[in-house]
Amino acid sequence: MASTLSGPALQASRAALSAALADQPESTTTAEESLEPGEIQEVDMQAQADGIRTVFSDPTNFNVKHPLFSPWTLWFDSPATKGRNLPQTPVSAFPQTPVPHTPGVAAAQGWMEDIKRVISFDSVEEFWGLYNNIIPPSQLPQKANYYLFKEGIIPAWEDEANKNGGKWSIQLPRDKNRNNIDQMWLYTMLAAIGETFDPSPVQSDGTGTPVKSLITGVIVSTRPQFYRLSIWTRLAPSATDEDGIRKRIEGVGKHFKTSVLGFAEGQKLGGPLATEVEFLSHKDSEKKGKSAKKIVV
Ligand code: MGP
Repeated sequence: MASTLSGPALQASRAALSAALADQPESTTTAEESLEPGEIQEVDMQAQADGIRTVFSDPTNFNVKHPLFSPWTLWFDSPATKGRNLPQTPVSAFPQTPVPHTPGVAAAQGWMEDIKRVISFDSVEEFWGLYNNIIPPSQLPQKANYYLFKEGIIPAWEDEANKNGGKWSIQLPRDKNRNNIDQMWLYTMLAAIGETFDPSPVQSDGTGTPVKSLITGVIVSTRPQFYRLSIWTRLAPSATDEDGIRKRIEGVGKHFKTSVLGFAEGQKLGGPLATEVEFLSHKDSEKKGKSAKKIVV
């Protein structure tokens, strides 16, 4: 199947696929173990291949999916979801599902009231199925948000996974970016599900324990005069940076600015209604910017 993706999207989609394939448990074949030294195992490759239909060989009847590193959940809010029990969702093909009980839900109850859970998915194929059925950000009403978060993490500062973290964000004037925002959001989602922002899960900490990715979720927000893209992280650098987390956080911001959004490193982006790519801890966001320490890449 020919790919219509280009540049970072193709790179991120491939990363999602190769990450998924690398994550497959190794075969525990016992036949091999029972072989005598020097004996060669005969494998019926044809019989094995006959049962496997991937999306590449059979786009409609495939029976093998490519799992992502983590399952993800899409959430949504807009003026139409506020104060309604049965809101209009942007995904008519997917029925509304209830919010699961996760740590932090109770504390964030007021904030989460209007944010509706749309669907969870855990494979590359399901991601594209969802993507092809949802309204793109450029067509959403003003004051709407898509939140794509790892399953089990709610899009709220109060969640255990977010409470010590922060966010990279960029604000882009609506008029100049109406034609770019859908692609920017797609590339941002692909980088998230492909784990290219912080490739720690594919590394280990030297003791064989996988390191948790810093990323908890990504958001696109539509506002009357601008769009905003945000990447939420589990941790934020402390003033003394004794744990060395600042470098990892900066790596996420640089990847977002250059590889995902396509800007040059060092390119100045700020201006009327536009910001640089900047990081703020959630604790500073809660203080509404008072004495906030922003990092800019
Ligand atoms: P926002 O939507 O992140 O900012 O937060 P924006 O887009 O500048 O503002 P908007 O009014 O145009 O939407 C707006 C406000 O929502 C914050 O000042 C908080 O009061 C509240 N809020 C935002 N977040 C992300 C949270 C959260 O995670 N938890 C809680 N309790 N409140 C939040």
